Amino acid sequence: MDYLSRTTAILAFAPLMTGAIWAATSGAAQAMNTTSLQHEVVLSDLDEPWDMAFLDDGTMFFTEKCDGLSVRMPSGDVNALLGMSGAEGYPANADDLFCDGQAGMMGVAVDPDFGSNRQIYVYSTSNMVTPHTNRLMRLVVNEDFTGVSDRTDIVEDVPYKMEPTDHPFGGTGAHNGGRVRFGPDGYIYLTTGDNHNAAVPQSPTLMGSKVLRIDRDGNAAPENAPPEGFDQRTYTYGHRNVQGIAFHPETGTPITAEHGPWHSDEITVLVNGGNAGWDPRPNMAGRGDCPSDYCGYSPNQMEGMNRYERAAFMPMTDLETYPDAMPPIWDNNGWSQGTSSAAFLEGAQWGNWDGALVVGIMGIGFGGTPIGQRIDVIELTDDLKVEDVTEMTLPMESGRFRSVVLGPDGSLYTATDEGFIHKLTPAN
Ligand SMILES: [Ca+2]
Repeated sequence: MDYLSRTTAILAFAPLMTGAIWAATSGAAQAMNTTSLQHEVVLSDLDEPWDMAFLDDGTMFFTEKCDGLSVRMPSGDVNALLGMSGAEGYPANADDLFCDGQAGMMGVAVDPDFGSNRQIYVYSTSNMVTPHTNRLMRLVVNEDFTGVSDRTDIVEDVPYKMEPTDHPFGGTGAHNGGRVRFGPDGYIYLTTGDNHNAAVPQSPTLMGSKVLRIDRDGNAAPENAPPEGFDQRTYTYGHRNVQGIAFHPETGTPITAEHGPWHSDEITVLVNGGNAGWDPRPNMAGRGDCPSDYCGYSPNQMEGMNRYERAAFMPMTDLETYPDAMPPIWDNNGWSQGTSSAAFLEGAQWGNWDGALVVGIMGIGFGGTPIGQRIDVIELTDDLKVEDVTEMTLPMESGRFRSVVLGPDGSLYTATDEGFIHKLTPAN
């Protein structure tokens, strides 16, 4: 366990920076594993690549937050497919798609039946209606992978933050979630965020702060079991901002990774219909009023509380108010460092890590010095408790690990906000 080493942290106070997430860690005494990884830059000079999705032959669809959707063919050629408003170099543009702050084109998933239906699914921010929304689009890829057609928006109503709020990170476009994955049950799981709107997480009808489970047309999975009165598309609710979801290779259990506020990134084993316990409304859990009626950053670190005191004041999982909420299996030792993405390593090439969960952490930056950027390998017990956490020893420069995806070749692919898609392969 490296819990103790990681908590020998350097706690520094620095001016607030837009987009930064407060936390600190030493990073010096991490437990290191001995698995040697080969490294290849798959793509570089991208504009904030957000997610990737593979076909079995290695064809890789990928999104760039402010540009759009492209595909890298097994030959290495890259074809632009669908641009956002104003993006150049695409065969077609969707003029309603735009980026702002954390919002833009985010998750992408390939249909398990792509071979017959050629369908993919892309989650993006859209100004088609006002207030604007985040949408999940179904697209059909043409035969030679040079364009898409037949756009159908199967989810149109994930809320988007239109107005700034009175917070350190108060800009528009915040907290959209954004990961799209097919589960082993054949349904689409879409993760969303709270928009800095305190009414969203526990709302039965607003589709932020949820994990939606839906079919290819956007209809609720019939097995979904949210509380009475909830939108039936709800698989889980009460999240803050989920950007990672992965399915246990043996049990199929969905597990999420989400960002904490001034503390406590969370990994959570989902339960159908479960409440993740985030409720940043004023006057909850003994709190008073909060700026812009959102207590998600109250109190902030400048008020002198340590992360445990902040966690008690504004819990990521409020088990006092919601005793049946899903407790996290890991909280990043109480730090908030931008836990963004999750995937399971699978295959004998990964040795002891076969079956381990990997989590991409984007880190934080003060004065240009990144802290906490890493990929953690989280080994789980059979009953899905955390057995060990190891920082992956990287054969390349670190970065803001926005996405981690296991490729069909058994290598781990990771996209960073710095514009890279890397490939990591065990060198056993
Ligand atoms: Ca929670």
